[in-house]
Amino acid sequence: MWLGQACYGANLAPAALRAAGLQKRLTAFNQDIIDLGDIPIAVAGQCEAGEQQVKNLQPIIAASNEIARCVDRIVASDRFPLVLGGDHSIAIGTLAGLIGHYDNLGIIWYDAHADINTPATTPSGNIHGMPLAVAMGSGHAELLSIGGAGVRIKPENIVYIGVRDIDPGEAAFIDEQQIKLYTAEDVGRWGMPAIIEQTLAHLAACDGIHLSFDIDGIDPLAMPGVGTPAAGGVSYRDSILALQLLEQSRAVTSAEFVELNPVLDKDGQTTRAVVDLIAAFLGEFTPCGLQRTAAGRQEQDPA
Ligand code: DIR
Ligand code: MN
Ligand code: MN
Ligand code: MN
Repeated sequence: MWLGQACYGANLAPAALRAAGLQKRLTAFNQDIIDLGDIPIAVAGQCEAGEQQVKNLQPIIAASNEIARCVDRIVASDRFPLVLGGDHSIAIGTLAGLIGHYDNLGIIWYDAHADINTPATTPSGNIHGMPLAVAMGSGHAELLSIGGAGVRIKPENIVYIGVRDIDPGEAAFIDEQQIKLYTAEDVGRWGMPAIIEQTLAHLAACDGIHLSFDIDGIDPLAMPGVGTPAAGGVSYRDSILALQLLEQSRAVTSAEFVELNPVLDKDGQTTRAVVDLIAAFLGEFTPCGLQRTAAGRQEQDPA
């Protein structure tokens, strides 16, 4: 869906990723992939009366409940949920579906933006700027009740990577809650391996880690197909590396990739890069991935 922000097109990302051969790319290294298809989304785009500070509230609530149900079922069946957005408001549903399965869930929020606004602090009314606040129990009452019990992620269980465009109200909230934060500048200064190592050390007490990967965390020169580009982002190469290191850590238990907008893309560049990112995250480039591919080929073709 695209209803969490202003630009039509993020709703087309799953179809664009399928058309770019995502599933074939993943099954090439023997990943056991099941495509559960799209979540039904209401056709809407207009603010309803009284919704100016939380645009498209009702259709996003409906979609979030569907996402939560689906993610809950995937985790209950011992599978790894990989959710493809869509704008970042889908994280409200993803986290609502995850939360019942963990006592102490951690989150890595890879993004140019902090996404921790509330109806009181939002400059835009766009719900994609609010999911992390909702996950911590702050925000519109109807968003807080998605999935039933409510998501309550502890501030010490959140780590930002790549942030550089933070609204004043968000900065105050992040300071007050003392949320761990690595900017894109920090990544350049200290190097991605150190950032990932420190991130995982910070989340060591968690019994699961959700990776919420907003592709606008990467520099818009590499990823032009996004609705809210922010200059000075993390490089494509460092982002692939981050995902490889997370894959090799075996610490991440669920993930979503959001904010790809094929309508704003340049010749499919961003869509292809997102396929690369997801493949890296699921082990395409790691030594064991290569061995699995080699073994599979030998079995099929002994000659
Ligand atoms: C801005 C932009 N902080 C807002 N947010 C996001 O509207 O709340 N852009 N998430 O991608
Ligand atoms: Mn985001
Ligand atoms: Mn963003
Ligand atoms: Mn901004």
